[in-house]
Order: sequence, then C-alpha cells, then structure tokens
Amino acid sequence: MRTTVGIIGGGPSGLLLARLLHRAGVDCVVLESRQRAYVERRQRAGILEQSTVDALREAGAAERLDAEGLVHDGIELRWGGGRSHRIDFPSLASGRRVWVYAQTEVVKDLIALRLADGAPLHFGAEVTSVEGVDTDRPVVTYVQEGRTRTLTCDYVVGCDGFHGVTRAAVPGAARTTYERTYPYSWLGILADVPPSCDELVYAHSSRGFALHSMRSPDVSRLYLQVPNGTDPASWSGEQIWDELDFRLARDGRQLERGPITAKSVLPMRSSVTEPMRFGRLFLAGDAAHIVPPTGAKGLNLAAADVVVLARALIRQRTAGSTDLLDAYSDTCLRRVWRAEHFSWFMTTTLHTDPEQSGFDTRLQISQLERIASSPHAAAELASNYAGLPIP
Ligand code: RFL
Ligand code: PHB
Repeated sequence: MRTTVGIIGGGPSGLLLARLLHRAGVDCVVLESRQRAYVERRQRAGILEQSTVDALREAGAAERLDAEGLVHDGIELRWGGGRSHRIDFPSLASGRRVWVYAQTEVVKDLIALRLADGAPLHFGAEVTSVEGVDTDRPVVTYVQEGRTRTLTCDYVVGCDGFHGVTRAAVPGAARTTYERTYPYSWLGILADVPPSCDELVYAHSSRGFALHSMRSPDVSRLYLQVPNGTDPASWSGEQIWDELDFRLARDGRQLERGPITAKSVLPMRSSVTEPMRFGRLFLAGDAAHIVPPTGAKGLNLAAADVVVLARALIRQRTAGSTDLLDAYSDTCLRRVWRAEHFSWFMTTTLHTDPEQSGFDTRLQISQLERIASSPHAAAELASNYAGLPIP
C-alpha cells in the first residue's frame, strides 16, 4: 500500500489531521491498533478550548458539538474551607470560552465522518515499526488480523499517544525528553447524576485536590487526588462521595449523589520530547508531549499540533514549499511549553504534595488569594485556561 501521509493512531489528533488533509485533497491512511468500539469508549478529556472548537468547525466536524456541547464562561476556584472565586472568561480572556464536550464524542464524530467519506481508516492495525524516516520513502510496518503489511508514505505522522511506537523511531541521539512526575494521582468517576454546580469547580483542601466536572446535563464527572498506586477498588462509592463533599464543601451544601458508572486512577506526568520532527516523521499530540490534566490542556494541545501540521502538509502539496514543515516543531513547541507551564502551575497550586510543609501550603493559599484579588492574576489564569490562539 502507498499513501502521501501515513497517520499512526486514530485518537483525536490522528482523526482530526486525517479530516483536515482529506478536505484539502491530500490523501492519507490512518492505522489504529484498537477496535472502533474501544476507541469510542475510552474515557478521557472533557474540555475543549476555543481554538479546538474553531478547528473542529473549520473541519466541518462540529455539528453535534454545536448542538450538544455545553458552553462555559467560567470556572470556580475553592480553597481554605469556604473561600471561593469565579474566573470569568468573557471579561478576562478576550471573549474566549470553553466547551464541555467529551473526547469520546469528538472521536465518534470524526470516525463517522471519515467512514462516510469512504477514506481509509484501519482498526485493529498495530504498527510495529517505522523505517527510513530519513529517506524520501519512509515505510510503516503493521500487523492486521495476524498478517504483516507495509505502508509506504511521503510523510509519516506519529499520533500514537504517549505509549506509542513512533517516538522511539527517532534515534536516541536526535531527541531529548524533559519530564516530571508528580507524587499523586487522580481517582476519576462518572456518575449518572445531574452536575451539582453549573460550572467546573477546582478545589484546594486540607485533604488534597478535588474537581467537579460534567459530561452532560445528566452525567457528572468528578476527580479526587489520591496517592500514587491507589487501587480504584479500594474506594467504595460512599467513601468517594463523602470525600468529594469534604473537599468541595461550600456553605455546608452536599453534592447530589448517583450511581457511579466508571471509576479509574490516572497518574500525573509532564513530558516533552524535542524536536517534534525527524526527517519525514512528525510527532503530534501525546506522542510528543503530555501534561497533568489539571489545566485541561492534553486534548487541546493535540488538536493545535495537527492544525499547524495540516497547514504545513497542505502547503507542501499545493505550493511545493517545505517552509511550514520546517517550522513545525518550533511553532508547536512554543505553545506546548506555555501549556506545560500552565498545567504544572495549576497542578502544584491546587494539590497537596505528601512531603508538603505548612510553609508550602501557605504559599498556595497566598497564590489563590492573589488570583481572587488581582484582575491581572485572574486574567493570566483565564487566558491560559480558555487557550491561546493557534499561531
Ligand atoms: P491518544 O488519544 O492517546 O491516541 C493515540 C492512539 O494511537 C493508538 N496507538 C496505535 N495505533 C497503531 N499502532 C500503534 N503501535 C499504536 N499505539 C497507539 C492508540 O490506540 C490511540 O487510539 O493521543 P492523541 O490523539 O494525541 O490525543 C491526546 C489526548 O487523548 C490526551 O491528551 C488527553 O486525553 C489527556 N487526558 C486528559 N486530558 C484532559 O484534558 N482531561 C482529562 O481528563 C484527561 N484524562 C487523559 C485522561 C489521558 C489519559 N491517558 C492517555 C492515560 C485520561 C487518561 C487515562
Ligand atoms: C474532565 O471533565 O474530564 C476534566 C475537566 C477539566 C480538567 C480535567 C478533566 O482539568
């Protein structure tokens, strides 16, 4: 098989890139190791920033998002057993806002469009190697239904997430990875109960971080900071609700409780691999960088990368110029590092490190009070959260 752009991974970054290229007449093949049902059910991000929504609209993939997505104009911060402050996006972030629309739904929409277009998207196709990325004809080898096949490409894009194979196709001497792990994880639940608050609530408490989020008017998504290595089965439903009530408490009001339909633990890590290109291999999304989820940036960074890359690939095909491809890594990394900093800032301001001293806690509270009292500090948070424009 031959194609212009071989896309490895059918998560949000691979599927959005395929959609943007297809609309511009650039042919591409998407290889996804998992089956469709698995990819469509994987619970992950829930917040789309303005640029991501703009990109999905431009890709003609926002019909359901525009009908069903929940527009949010702010978030609430809570701390110190009763203090709270609302961050208002329209007034602080130049009119930019965010949407609650689950990653599962973005993925479903993009898969449906690609299949309706009759464009190649192979499920159960596990890429095992990428070779010749420093030549004109890189070759991707994959296994599908027990048979080994190859795909020869002009360009290969690694959209295969943090545990994929493409990052390792860049020789070790040609890449550098910068990393940080955090001494805590998130226990996340989905519950069949209407959200108890209209907006997302990020809470700092004496027993650690909690987040109130949602998926729809009938489904809540909530998170608790837990120690690394926590077994989700070790928390009963009642313990989870009690702890959420403690950490999110305001005016003694309790959260609405309902049946918990999913429960999982996710570790927190920051990682960036530079550069995001080697020869004819380009890395995008989680394959190149991950953030702890406290800033809601992972999916949005993945979308921004492929918007920049699609533009560059289309320019190469239509005008024969590689200038945007040559600039791809630097263009993305500037924005990536801003999001890395913001995600680190939100994480370390709101979580309790097990080694944390009383001094550290007072610095966190001071930072939260500063955001509450200074429009400049609040605007800095709001503009990063609602997302910077894609360059
Ligand atoms: P994805 O979504 O990981 O997609 C990669 C795809 O590549 C496939 N793949 C392969 N295909 C073929 N051959 C191989 N050898 C392959 N190896 C892997 C995988 O099956 C998969 O379909 O990366 P992408 O597209 O870059 O998208 C990034 C986002 O998914 C990610 O940034 C966010 O979901 C991060 N994230 C969260 N972000 C938030 O903003 N809020 C959250 O609540 C949130 N929760 C999460 C998350 C990431 C998680 N992971 C990756 C552990 C929860 C989890 C569990
Ligand atoms: C979510 O709804 O899953 C979510 C929202 C905001 C975050 C992280 C996760 O910062």
